[in-house]
Amino acid sequence: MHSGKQNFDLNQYIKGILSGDRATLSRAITLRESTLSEHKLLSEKLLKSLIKHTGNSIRIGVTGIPGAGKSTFIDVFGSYLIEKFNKKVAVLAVDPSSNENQGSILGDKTRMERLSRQKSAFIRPSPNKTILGGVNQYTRESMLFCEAAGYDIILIETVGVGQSEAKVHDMVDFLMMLQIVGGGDDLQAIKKGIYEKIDLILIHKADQNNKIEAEIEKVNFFKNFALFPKRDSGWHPRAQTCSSIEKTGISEVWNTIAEFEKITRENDSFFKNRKSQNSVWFHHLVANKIQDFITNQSDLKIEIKNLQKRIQNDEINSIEASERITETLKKIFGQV
Ligand SMILES: Nc1nc2c(ncn2[C@@H]2O[C@H](COP(=O)(O)OP(=O)(O)OP(=O)(O)O)[C@@H](O)[C@H]2O)c(=O)[nH]1
Ligand SMILES: [Mg+2]
Repeated sequence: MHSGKQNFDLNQYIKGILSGDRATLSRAITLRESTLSEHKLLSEKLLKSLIKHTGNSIRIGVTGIPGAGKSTFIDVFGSYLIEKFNKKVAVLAVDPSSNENQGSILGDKTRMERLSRQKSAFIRPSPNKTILGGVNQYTRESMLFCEAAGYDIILIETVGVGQSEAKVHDMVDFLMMLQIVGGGDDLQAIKKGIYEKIDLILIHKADQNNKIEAEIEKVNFFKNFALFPKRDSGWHPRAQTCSSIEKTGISEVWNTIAEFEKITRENDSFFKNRKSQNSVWFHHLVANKIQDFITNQSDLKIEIKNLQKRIQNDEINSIEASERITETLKKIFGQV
C-alpha cells in the first residue's frame, strides 16, 4: 500500500502513467519540476523509459494577451473534443493569478469548470511568475508524460508576451493566437514577426454586438496574410471567428487543425518540425546540465561570492573578476 506521501519508485511511476492514472501523472510532473538532484535523476530515468510511448498526440498552443479568453476557449474546445470525438485532452495551463500551486489549481479549475469535470481531461496549471509566459522546458516534458498517459490532444495555454510565442512554438505542432474583437493590434502582431509562428488567428468573443466587427477583422487579417510568402510547411495561416460563450466557430477550429495535420503529415513537414524541436530540447537539456554542474561546484560558488564582495569594495573590477572565473572554469574542466 502506498499513501500519497510515500515515495514512488521508477516502476510505480511507469505503471501508473502508462495505465493513465492522473494522480501519478501529476506526481511525475511535480517530480520533474523539483530542484532536488535525486528527483532530477529519477525523473530523467522516467522520461527515458517513457519516451517510446510519446509523440502520439497533436500538440496545440493557445496564446493571446491576458483576458483574451484562452481558458474559457480551452474549456469549451476541450469539452467539445471529448464529447464529440471521445478524445483524451490534457491542458498545461499557466495561471497568472497565483504563484502557489494550490492557488493555481483552484484558479484554473474554476475557469475550466466543464472540462475539469471530465474523466478524459487532465488539467495541470503551473505558476506563472517563475517562467516566461508560462512555458519552459518542463512544459515540454509534462507534455511527454501526458502523451505516455494516453492523451491525444495536448493544449498549452500561454500568455502572449512576445517571446513566449517563440518558446511555445518550439514545442507545439499548431499554434493559435486569440485576439479580442476590437483589440486593434492586428498589424502590430504581424510586424512583430509573430506571424511567422502563428497558424491560426482566432478572433474571439465574436458575439453579442461584436459579430460584424469580428467578420471585418477576419477579412483584414486574411488580406494581411496574403502579403506573406507561403511557408515551407505548405500551410498558410488562417483567420477565423469564434465565441466560447455562444459556442460558435468551435467545430471550425477543429476542422482547421485537422486539415493542418493532414497537409503537414502528407508532405512530412509535421515530422521535420518535431525533429527540429527535439534539437531545441536537447540544447535546453545540455544548458541545464552545465548549469547544474557549475552550481554544484562549491569552490566556484565561494569564489563568485568572494569576488562579488571585492567588487562592492572596489578592490577588483567586474571584468577582472570574470577573468578569474574563466581561470577557475578552465581548472574545473581540466584545461590548464
Ligand atoms: N463575450 C465573451 N466573453 C468571453 C468569451 N470567452 C471568455 N470571455 C470572458 O473573458 C474574460 C477572460 O476570460 P479567460 O478565459 O479567463 O481569459 P484568459 O485569456 O485565459 O486570461 P488569462 O489566463 O488571465 O491570460 C472572462 O470574463 C470571460 O468570461 C467569449 O467568447 N465571449
Ligand atoms: Mg487563462
